[in-house]
Amino acid sequence: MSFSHISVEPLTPTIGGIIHGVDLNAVKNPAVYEEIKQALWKHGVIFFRNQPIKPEAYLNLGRVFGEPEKHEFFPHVEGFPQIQKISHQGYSKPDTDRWHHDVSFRKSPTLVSILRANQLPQSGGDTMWMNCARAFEELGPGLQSLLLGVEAVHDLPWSFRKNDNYATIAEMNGVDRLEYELDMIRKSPEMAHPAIVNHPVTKKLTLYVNSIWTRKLRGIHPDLSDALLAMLFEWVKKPEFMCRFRWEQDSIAIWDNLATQHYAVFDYAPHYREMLRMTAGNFTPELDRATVPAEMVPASWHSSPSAQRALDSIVDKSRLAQSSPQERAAVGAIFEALDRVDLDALAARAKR
Ligand SMILES: O=C(O)CCC(=O)C(=O)O
Ligand SMILES: [Fe+2]
Repeated sequence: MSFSHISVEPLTPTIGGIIHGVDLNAVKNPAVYEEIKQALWKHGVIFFRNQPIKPEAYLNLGRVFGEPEKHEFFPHVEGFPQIQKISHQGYSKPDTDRWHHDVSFRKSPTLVSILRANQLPQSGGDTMWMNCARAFEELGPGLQSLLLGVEAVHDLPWSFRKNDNYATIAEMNGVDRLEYELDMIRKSPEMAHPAIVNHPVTKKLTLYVNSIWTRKLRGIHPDLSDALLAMLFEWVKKPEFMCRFRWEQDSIAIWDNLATQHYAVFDYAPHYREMLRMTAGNFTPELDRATVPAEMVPASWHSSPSAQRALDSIVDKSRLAQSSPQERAAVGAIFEALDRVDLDALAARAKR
């Protein structure tokens, strides 16, 4: 891919690109934003240095990806409800020092997150990202096929309870702890997404489970779900999938919140660190079976319930009861042939 308005320096071959040649306070040509977008889909996370960006220009950058949104629980900058302030001081953990996708507990999670360094400790406080499509690619056909056949449950109230987050977040927002917990339970019921989803832009098959929000895999024994998730949460930590960014004052990072997971390194206690955050654009996590290579297709797809329903609707059973042995044999042969056809994939293709 070549760019005419920006230049991109890859941070690693797998993930991360540093963008040069843009002043984000003074972008006039929409083609610049378009190239920034393309660089993001290609590299998963992109970085800018020395961008003392004003709130209006920051919002414009967010709007490239959709309308910047208000977050469930982060406080925001005075006068700009879309710009969230994430600050941390002291020894208590900030809870972002685990690998995660942001807000995977939503029906339609955010596609793009943006962070700007506002106040940094003298050293430390780096952020790391990893490439989830690569993590899926490297699993091999056995595990790929298993994961393609299951759904993952993402659960905010479960995660907050498990990690004892309610008290701190309620205090941060100045609300009663119990009311806050009840409100969260009401607003965020558990959410199932396919464990592997297609990226909405690149269509790549992408691992979509993470260690903060994913509670279990559906359709397999709970013990096996725990073990598999533990294995996957280890797998995403492979250094080959990762990059690490050392922040400077006014650095900006933009990441693709499906293609990557991130981890905020907490090594700067008790010093202060403050970031300005914005999120924009949504996607609905979906898996298009037609994009799955034959060697990864889970066995369960060959006789899925919807394939069964399709068969039932085309067979006239009362007529079959009166048919001759030859006719029955012919229908049997057709059924046998149909067993080998992936009807869901055919139906999906017919819809396009
Ligand atoms: O503080 C950071 O570097 C990242 C925190 C985080 O997880 C986020 O902003 O979504
Ligand atoms: Fe995050």
